[in-house]
Amino acid sequence: MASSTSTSGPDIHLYTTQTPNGIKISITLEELGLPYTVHKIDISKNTQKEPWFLEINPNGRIPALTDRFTDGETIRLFESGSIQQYLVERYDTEHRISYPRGTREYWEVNNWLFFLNAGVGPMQGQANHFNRYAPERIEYGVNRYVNETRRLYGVLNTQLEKSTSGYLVGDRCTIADIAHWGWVTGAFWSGVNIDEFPALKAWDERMLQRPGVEKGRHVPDPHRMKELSKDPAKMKEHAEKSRAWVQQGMKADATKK
Ligand SMILES: N[C@@H](CCC(=O)N[C@@H](CS)C(=O)NCC(=O)O)C(=O)O
Repeated sequence: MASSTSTSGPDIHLYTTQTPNGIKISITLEELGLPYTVHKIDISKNTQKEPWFLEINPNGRIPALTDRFTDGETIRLFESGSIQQYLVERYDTEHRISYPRGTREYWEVNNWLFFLNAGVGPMQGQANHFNRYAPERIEYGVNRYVNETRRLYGVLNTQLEKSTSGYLVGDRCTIADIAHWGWVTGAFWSGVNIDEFPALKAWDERMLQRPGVEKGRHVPDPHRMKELSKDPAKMKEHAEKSRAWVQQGMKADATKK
């Protein structure tokens, strides 16, 4: 994971933490075999809101990435979908996890990438919030977001049932599969039972067999979702810790202009 020391070519820096959105990027980088330097951002201490970080991502969220652009200057990227598209457009010249621009499969990957970034991610994120981080249990909120996540999982399951390769689009694993994986593998955390979706469950396990997924999921810290799902005491502890900083962050955001 060491970055290049030359003055031309890539110089990728990933600003991240151990979350579904963060590991999309480390998995993408590992699948492409690209060298990169990891900067761990402690979101529980609001490092993502510090002025230097806002210069990279004005939205104050991880993941963010910088690289040496083709003009030799630094390019700053944020929004996980945008970062994934940048990485494959610039570096996946052999189309290992993407398709050539303009092909039918290219656009189909785009469909699923937007489906994740505008659907599964936000809905499941809110399911996590109401299920794990809210100070009180509000059944309406829990049901609204868990049911919507379940509905989206049903759409994914149907797509995978039809797939002959076992991946969302065409004959290979793409950035669309990678974008979904961190979320789907944490279904239990959001209150969704993955056993209801056999094709999606098989895909989750298939993805986990990929060396790039195995390596990238542990960036910047070990990925413990599978272990967590089997240990109710650890789940409680993890929820309590996260609840504290989520609530603190919300208060700070509410008073900011
Ligand atoms: N749409 C954004 C979502 C990014 C996001 O919500 N990141 C979370 C971690 S998964 C974060 O940085 N949270 C810190 C905060 O809320 O201040 C993306 O896809 O990159």
